[in-house]
Amino acid sequence: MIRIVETKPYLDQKPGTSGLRKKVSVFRQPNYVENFVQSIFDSLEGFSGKTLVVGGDGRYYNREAIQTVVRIAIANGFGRVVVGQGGILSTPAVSALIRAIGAYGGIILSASHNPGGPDGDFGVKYNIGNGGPAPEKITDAIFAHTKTIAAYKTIDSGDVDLDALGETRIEGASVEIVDPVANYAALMRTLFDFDAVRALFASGFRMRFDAMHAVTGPYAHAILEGELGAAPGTVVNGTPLPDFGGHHPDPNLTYAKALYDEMMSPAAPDFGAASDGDGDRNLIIGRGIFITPSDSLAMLAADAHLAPGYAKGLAGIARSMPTSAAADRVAAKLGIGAYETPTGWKFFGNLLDAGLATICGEESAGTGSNHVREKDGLWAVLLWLNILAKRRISVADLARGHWATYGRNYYTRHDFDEIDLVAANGLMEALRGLLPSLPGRRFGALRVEAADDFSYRDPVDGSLTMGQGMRVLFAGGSRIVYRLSGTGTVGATLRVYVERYEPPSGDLGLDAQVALADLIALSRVLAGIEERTGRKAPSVVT
Ligand code: VG1
Ligand code: CO
Repeated sequence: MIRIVETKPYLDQKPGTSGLRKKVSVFRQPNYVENFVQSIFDSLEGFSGKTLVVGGDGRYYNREAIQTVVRIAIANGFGRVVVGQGGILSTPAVSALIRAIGAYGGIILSASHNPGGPDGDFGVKYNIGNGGPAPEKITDAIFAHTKTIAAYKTIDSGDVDLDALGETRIEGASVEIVDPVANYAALMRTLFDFDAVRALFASGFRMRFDAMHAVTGPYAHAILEGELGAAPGTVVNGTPLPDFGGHHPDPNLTYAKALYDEMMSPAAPDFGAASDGDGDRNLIIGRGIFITPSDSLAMLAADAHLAPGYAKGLAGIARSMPTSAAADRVAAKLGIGAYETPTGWKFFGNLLDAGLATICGEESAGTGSNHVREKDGLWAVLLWLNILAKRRISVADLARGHWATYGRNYYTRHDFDEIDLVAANGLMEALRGLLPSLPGRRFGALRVEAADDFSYRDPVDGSLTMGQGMRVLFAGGSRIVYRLSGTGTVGATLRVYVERYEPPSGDLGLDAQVALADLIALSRVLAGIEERTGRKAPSVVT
């Protein structure tokens, strides 16, 4: 029995960089989840009788929201809803599952790297039939529907038992609870040389994987320890918890500091990695050396052919605009395409579908390939392991070798979290006004070559996306980029990205903060960060 329930719109349901993210207290308002989910379905067509994949990162409110999504999906006419056991599915696993079973789309309950728990964040994202995040055309339509919604459809049925594997029938539809890991692990086996990685671990290679009490725990336990023979205890914080153990599931040098400290200690294992709330990010740290995500993208692309899934080579490499140009140098050497997109994985979907790019990455610790349409944390870890298993060198030697060939793009990102929204918008407006006067100006040894607000014309569908970040480009390849985050839930987060290129003949062994000191200082002055926000220093440096 389908029931139509009257509702009133909420005016703040605008999806950001990756879905709708708000405080749990916001999502718990009456009909808040219902309105958004109904608005998703109201923006789609032709899904009657088709399959929807549903899962989340296990955070607080995950189970409740999944029950709501299942009811509304059935009431709207989906014929089959496939849910990860316990409500668990990592973002890349959802993407893989949508593709494997030919689902119409999927809904992921996650606020990714944002903290969880009753006072933390929650989120909802919609993925389309190619397994990737809904493009802006759809997220814009969803937002438009949320502003006028008057009713949603649901069914009167008890809760689905999310923990019991198998199929039940509800109102003529099938609800199937599946193992969240099986399909994903099978896909990984087709891409990587598991025998070579098993041999690497058997030779005494040691690893630490920090799942940050988030969704990758079950995946890492099953694949790294279960299948590849990594020593028991390799995976730490491997049980997903609703509040991530009170931590911030963001794999960076601030929130994954325990891993970093261990990797810098004399007893460090050979290889360290971590992933985020929903399993799509990866942090890579070798013994004694942190690999920036931008460098990781470039290094993986350069050696990807060592993994069976990429043995035939890459079609192209895509990176988000703020990501360093290290990957472009690899693309140039390989003679393949290099693409620069706005921030957010949704912009890679067309390039991957069209076969223009094989590997994509973001400076925010996201890397992935055409095996799914999301960034994929464990995939990046497995590609690193596959490469190390074939080359049998340390992470530090691999990095030094890479820089000796391509030069080094020194890189850092400084985040100013939870600043005043009005101050943040004022700062960006002032910068926009300043841009035209910058080309030709000198700041010490730095000369501005160009300055703009980044916009992107999608080469596949021709769509134009504007206002994607203020770029100040200096002669020689250095740059400063300013963006406001589209995933934060309190005030505004200002991200400042700083990069400088050092050729192979130059000094390749500096600390990034030292190598970039003059650009960092200039980034503060140019934008007037302290005067406008009151912040003397960033909250997070990566
Ligand atoms: C951030 C990152 C961006 C990433 C996005 C989603 O967005 O900068 O690169 O795609 O998070 O990642 P923003 O708008 O806050 O800068 V995830 O792992 O949180 O879904
Ligand atoms: Co994420």
